[in-house]
Amino acid sequence: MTNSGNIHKGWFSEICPMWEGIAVSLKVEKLLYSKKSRFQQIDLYQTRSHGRMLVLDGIIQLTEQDEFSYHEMMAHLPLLSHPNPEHVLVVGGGDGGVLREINRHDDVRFIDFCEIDQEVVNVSKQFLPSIACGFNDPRVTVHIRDGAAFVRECSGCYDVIIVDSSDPVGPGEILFKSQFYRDLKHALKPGGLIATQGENFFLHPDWVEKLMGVTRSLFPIYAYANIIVPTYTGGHIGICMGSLGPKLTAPARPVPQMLQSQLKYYSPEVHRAAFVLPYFAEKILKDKGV
Ligand code: SPM
Repeated sequence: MTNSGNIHKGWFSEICPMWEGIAVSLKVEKLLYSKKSRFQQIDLYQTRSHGRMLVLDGIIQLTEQDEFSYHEMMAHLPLLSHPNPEHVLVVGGGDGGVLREINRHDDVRFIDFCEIDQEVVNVSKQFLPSIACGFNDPRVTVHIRDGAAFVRECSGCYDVIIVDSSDPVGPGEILFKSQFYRDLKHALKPGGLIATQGENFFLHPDWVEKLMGVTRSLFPIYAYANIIVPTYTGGHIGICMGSLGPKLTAPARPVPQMLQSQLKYYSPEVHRAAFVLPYFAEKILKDKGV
C-alpha cells in the first residue's frame, strides 16, 4: 500500500508537527485513491472499522462512520441560530458534508459554495457518494477558487457564512488570519453570523484563544461550541461563532420535525450544551478577556 507516508503494519497514523507526540491511528485495508493535486496530497482509504476515510496532506478530514457529528454541527448550529437564513456561503468543505446538511433546510434559498481544490470535490463525488450528494441541488452555485479572495469581494451578501477549513497548515492557513475574519464580517448582511472551524482546546489553546480573540474584537456576540469527533486527534473540535445580531447559544426557532428526523447528533439540547465548556477551557477564554 503506497500512501502519504504515515502507514505502519497496515495502520494509518495522523502524524503532524501541529500536535507533536500524539496521533490517531486507524487500521486501513486498501488505498482507494492517492494523488497530489495542485494544492495538496489527497488520499482516500478503506478502513477496517470506520468505512472510507478522506486524508489531505496526511490529516484526517472525515471518516464515513463519524462525519455526521462535525457536519451536522457545522451546519445546524449556525443555521438554527439565525431566525431566517436565506443566503448562505460555505467556504471549504470540498467533500460536501456541510453542504449536504445545509440542503436539508427548506428556508435556505441560495447557497454559494467556494472550494479551492476541484480534485477534492471530484474524489468525494466518486468515493463518498453519501457525503458529496448535495452539489446538484438547484439552490447551490459552486465556485472553484480561493475562498479568501471570494469573501474579500463580497459585501453584505449572506445571512450565514460557514468556513469548513482544514488545519492552519497548507492551503487552509489563510482562513485563520485576522484579515479573513474582517472580510467575513463585511460579507454578512445585517444580523448575519459566521461559524468557522475552531480547533481543539486540549491541543491548541493558543489557536482557540487567537481565533476567539479576533471574533470578539469584530462581533458584538460571540461564542465557542464544542463537538465530539472521535477520529480527529484530541477527540473533539470547536466552532468559533460570531454574530451581528442573533444570540448563538440556543436555537432561534423550533427545529422542523422533518429536519430533526434526519439527524443523528444535533438537537436543541445539544445546541445549548455545545457552548458549555470544561472549566479550564472557559477559564482560558475568560483570562484572555474572551
Ligand atoms: N468536511 C470535513 C472537513 C474537515 N475540516 C476540519 C478538519 C480538521 C482536521 N484536523 C483536526 C485536528 C484537531 N487538532
